[in-house]
Amino acid sequence: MLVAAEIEDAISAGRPVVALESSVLAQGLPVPANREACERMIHAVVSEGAVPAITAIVRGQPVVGLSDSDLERFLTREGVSKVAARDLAAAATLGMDGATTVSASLVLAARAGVKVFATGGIGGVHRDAPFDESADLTELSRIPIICVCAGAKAILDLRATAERLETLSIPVVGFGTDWLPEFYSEGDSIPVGFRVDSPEQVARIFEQHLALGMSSAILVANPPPEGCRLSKEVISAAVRSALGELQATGVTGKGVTPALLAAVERATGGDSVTTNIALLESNARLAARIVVALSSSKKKR
Ligand code: PSU
Ligand code: MN
Repeated sequence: MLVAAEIEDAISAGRPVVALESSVLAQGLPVPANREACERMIHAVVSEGAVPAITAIVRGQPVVGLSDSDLERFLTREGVSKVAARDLAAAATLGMDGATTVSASLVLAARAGVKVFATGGIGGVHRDAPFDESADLTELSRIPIICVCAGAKAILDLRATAERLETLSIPVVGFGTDWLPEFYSEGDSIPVGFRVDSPEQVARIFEQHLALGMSSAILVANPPPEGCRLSKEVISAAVRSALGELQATGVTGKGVTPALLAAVERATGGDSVTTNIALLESNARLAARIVVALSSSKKKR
């Protein structure tokens, strides 16, 4: 695994680093929205005083801290495979370019010693048959890291996903909310375990979690920013039409989530992408504030 020098230095000096995934850039968002998302996430992390580290497989090399030139290639989306945790070793051995999902990104980030990770929405339990559950949940259940997200993606069965998070001992804390955010909207029906209102509280909870020997991730559920949220009616109509399209095309496996996100984009006339970019930026900013709080508490001790 290659940890970029800048990231390695920051980690060994105890300076704050935020890991970011790359599948949202190469599969989740269209060109050129993926570039805008990437630039806004990086800027948010840097402006809060942390160092951003994008994870990926670059021509077979697992990387934490994607270089600018490799990032350019990934933003074209061409020839870049979607890599989940179980795909890492094979994608590396076969020399592939792979964009890492949440599950794969957590593996690489944790191995490099990064404590905080940001994404848009995690994967979870899909609606309808055949049964489909994201490996994001599996890796969140066994990698001790803080994962900042806007809940799970709205294309999923959010109640079932919340139940699985409970079963897998993955604590969910609402940031400034009592409800699990629903990705494109703030959420008002599924309660989170706990509400917190500051990055310092998240840092303290994570420290306790580790001190007690827990090995799962902590999910920080951050509602999408006000002003870019979509209405429940718009989302449910868009998701229904996306699920219909999926059935008609017969896409399965890894292709499901990117196909559903693209169909939701069409059904909302692009509004879902605007929301997705805004919440990615907001999650990256919160992740940076949390890791800054975590680093300053370590310095005090
Ligand atoms: N968040 C977004 N857009 C995305 C994703 C997250 O705003 O496209 C990606 C993440 O990489 C996540 C993946 O891990 O979708 C889930 O894919 P699957 O359902 O196949 O596990
Ligand atoms: Mn799946």
